[in-house]
Amino acid sequence: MNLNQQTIAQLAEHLENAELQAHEVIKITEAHPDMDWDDAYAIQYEILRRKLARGAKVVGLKAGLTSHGKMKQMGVSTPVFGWLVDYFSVPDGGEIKHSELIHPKVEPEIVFVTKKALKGPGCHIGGVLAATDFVMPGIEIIDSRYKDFKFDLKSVIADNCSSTRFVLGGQATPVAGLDLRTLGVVMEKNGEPVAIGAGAAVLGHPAAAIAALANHLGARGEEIPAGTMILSGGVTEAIAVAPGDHVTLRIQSLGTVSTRFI
Ligand code: OOG
Ligand code: MG
Repeated sequence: MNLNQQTIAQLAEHLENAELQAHEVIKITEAHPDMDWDDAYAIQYEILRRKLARGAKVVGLKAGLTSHGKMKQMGVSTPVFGWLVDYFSVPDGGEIKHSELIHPKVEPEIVFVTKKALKGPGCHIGGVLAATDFVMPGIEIIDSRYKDFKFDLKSVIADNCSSTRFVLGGQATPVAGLDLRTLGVVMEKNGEPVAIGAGAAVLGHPAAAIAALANHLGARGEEIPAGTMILSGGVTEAIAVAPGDHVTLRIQSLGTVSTRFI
């Protein structure tokens, strides 16, 4: 770690205020070029600590930058991990106030819910599939707090990987008999398909994103508890949305989930 505790606390407050007040900030590595990976996750965890102290609850975890489409769009090559809290959750078909966000984008995601704990190192897709209760479709809404949605990996990790809202729906489906790699994914905006892909876009197999998360947490001495909801990462590049836009995600065998921006 290169940053002291006071700087970590300051940067966490700065980024969380940008989220809560919906304004952009300059990416934090500009002022702190010596920041390392541990510093970045320490800032992310300090933002979570602030939220928990105010009564928020963790309701899920996420992997991000796990598909080629996302890595190319953002100019990076390593997955990142973050957490999801209660007020991020939007009911299927529900409305999202665009004015509460900065420059939101939507992502089509395959969502896992575990029935057994997963602990790295050494976690692999076999272990993930054995520990999965069911999968379902989810729309993730991301909203980087950084100017023009431009960042480097350390800045985006500190910003809890741009997390802001998510919508779960469709059919909770057990993985036995499903080939998650070949599941077709179609996301529509206002009735037009705007993002099309298949599960294999996520690290070759979406369960690999969950294994990567378990291995990341394992290195910190933590695990993915049983009963955890996890977003495995955008299958395609993220799509910008405006007030009035209606977004529907259809995933083969898993059903449909939708939301509307007002
Ligand atoms: C970082 C978050 C990426 C995903 O699914 O790839 C993410 C970003 O692109 O702003 O959630
Ligand atoms: Mg995502």
